[in-house]
Amino acid sequence: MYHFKIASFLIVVSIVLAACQPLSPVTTAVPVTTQVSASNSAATSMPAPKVIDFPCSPNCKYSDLVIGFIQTGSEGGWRAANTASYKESAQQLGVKLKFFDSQNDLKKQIAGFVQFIQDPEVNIIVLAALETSGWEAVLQQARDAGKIVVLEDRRIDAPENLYATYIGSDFNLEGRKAADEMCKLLEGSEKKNVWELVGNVGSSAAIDRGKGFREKMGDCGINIVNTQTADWSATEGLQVTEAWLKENKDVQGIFAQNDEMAFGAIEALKNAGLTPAVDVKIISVDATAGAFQAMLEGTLNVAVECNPLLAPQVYEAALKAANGVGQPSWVPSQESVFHADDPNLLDISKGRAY
Ligand code: GYE
Repeated sequence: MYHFKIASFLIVVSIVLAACQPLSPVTTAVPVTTQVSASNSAATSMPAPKVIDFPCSPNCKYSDLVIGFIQTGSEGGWRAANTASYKESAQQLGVKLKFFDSQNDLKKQIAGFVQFIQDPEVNIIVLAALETSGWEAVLQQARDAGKIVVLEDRRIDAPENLYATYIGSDFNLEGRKAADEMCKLLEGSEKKNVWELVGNVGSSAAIDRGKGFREKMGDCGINIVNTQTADWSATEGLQVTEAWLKENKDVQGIFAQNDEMAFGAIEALKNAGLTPAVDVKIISVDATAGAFQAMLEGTLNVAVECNPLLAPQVYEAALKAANGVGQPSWVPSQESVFHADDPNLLDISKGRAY
């Protein structure tokens, strides 16, 4: 009898004490990431946890996630596949998705980010950054507001503890692969003058692909004679290449940092009476359906793959972060290289999702 009284007393006390405490959600450890250079593709060591309050943690489900996705804009086949990946996977997983189209305007993109910080419903912000710099202040605000940030597609120059993880390609490796392939295509060629069509200035994809290509081009004495942004667009790829062709036609290869710019270069070469992929070798990055078509038509030599279907990995990383599960600071995508002279190219192209 005596013991029963003590026990019931203690229970009452603990209930009273509990009642006195402020209702705090389960604190969630969100991994603080460690430094990763663009060319180091290995996943890094587990970082020390950082606290962001997440009510449902550690048992959050996809249906608890309200994701504010800040997309760059709609600049081509790769981007369309990337956006579709988010909308389709959100539906399949039961994630609530709020989509912001930055229309390739950095000011609009930062304003959209702040909008999601202020949106009480949004608990996770996913960012495809137009440019690498200018993000530290708003990421700090997001953290102070208890929002988890996940980077997708493009890396940024900001302290790693301001975002949970980065899901995206090794753009430097893509550039190195492109240089290796250009060396093979220009083997035996007396001259190796190459023109480079660059993506939007300031983006990690453009910066790192250019760096990677330059790291390897010396292996066979490639000389970049012209380099200019064509903003990921076929129209600008056409205009820039046409302008160069007016100056001279002493070019043996074109490195287009994405498929669309390569399509523009192909048109320009044809208009100048040159045979694309024969008189001038052409390599692009992305390997979307359009690139496969060009390779099958014989106007593009090589496409270095860059996978746009990132949403499932990003949603998984967001859920892990919400539940305080540690994860690597960078999860690089596994990607291939495709060749126009591959006898199985048609079959390969039939099995592609983008
Ligand atoms: O290569 C290009 C798109 O960030 C990887 O952006 C992406 C790049 C892609 O516009 O087509």
